[in-house]
Amino acid sequence: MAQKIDPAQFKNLAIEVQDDGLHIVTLNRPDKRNALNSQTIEELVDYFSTAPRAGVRAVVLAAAGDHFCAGLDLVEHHQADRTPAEFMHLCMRWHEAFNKMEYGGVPVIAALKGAVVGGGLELASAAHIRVMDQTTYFALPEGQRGLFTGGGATIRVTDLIGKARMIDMMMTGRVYQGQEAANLGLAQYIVDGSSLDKAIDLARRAAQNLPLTNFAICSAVSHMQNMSALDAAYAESVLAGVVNTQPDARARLAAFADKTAARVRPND
Ligand code: 1HE
Repeated sequence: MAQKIDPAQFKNLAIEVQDDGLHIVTLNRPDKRNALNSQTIEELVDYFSTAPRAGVRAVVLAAAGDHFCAGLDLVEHHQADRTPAEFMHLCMRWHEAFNKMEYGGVPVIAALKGAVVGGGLELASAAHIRVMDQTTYFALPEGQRGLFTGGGATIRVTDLIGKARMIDMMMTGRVYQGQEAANLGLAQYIVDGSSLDKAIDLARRAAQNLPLTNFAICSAVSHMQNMSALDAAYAESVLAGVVNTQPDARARLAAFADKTAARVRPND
């Protein structure tokens, strides 16, 4: 049964639904540099839990204002004076949201700018594609704030840039930006102009794939990384059995066979 996403139900996320199934989901607390308070995390859980069953073909994760996201809402955290158990449970909600993004099967493309720091980098690293512009910079200031990462950086940021660089970022407050950041793998694309325009372009391209194919790409690769090579090869075979025989793929295969489909060529 298809679910519906009602943009009016979200306060801290602005959701623009486009005709082709593309959703632009904008972090919308620019006055607070899109810091992630508990309400925003709940909205991310709601949105990304529903999107796979609501016919969403691709999501662009964007941000209002000059900065993508300043991470954990430090003021809320200070005022709430949480117990260890309370903060543990909060972190589990962050993981719930980010796991739904990474494993949900809907392409998520993050349009980065300005600060992508702390929990903001944890959020960005759960997207399938990151596009950065020339203003974008990455940092993990938790160490300087007397904190530790709690939204998956030890897993996802380490996956992107490796253990040694992740530890350096946390220990020394090192900031990565520009081409160096892209070369390290913090973003797959770096643009001179608008990261949002590029992210929309990529999302439109992804949305042309069959949904079942995107489901496999945007869930299986991550799941298989958690498996032994033997189990991953088994799971890949089973998944390919389902995806590669889907009826909707027949027209695409027929177009290749009758030479009407575009061929793969090098870039101009
Ligand atoms: C915030 C937050 C926040 C801004 N929580 N309110 N994250 C950090 O350590 C990053 C902290 N933020 C910053 O370093 C800077 O704010 C920025 C580089 C992101 C932006 O600088 P700037 O000069 O544009 O803004 P500002 O003047 O510092 O802040 C503007 C407002 O946003 C101000 O609120 P106002 O009511 O006084 O106007 C700030 O308080 C507010 N603001 N960042 C709350 N983070 C699951 S564990 C995850 C662990 C972490 O993520 S640690 C957090 C790391």
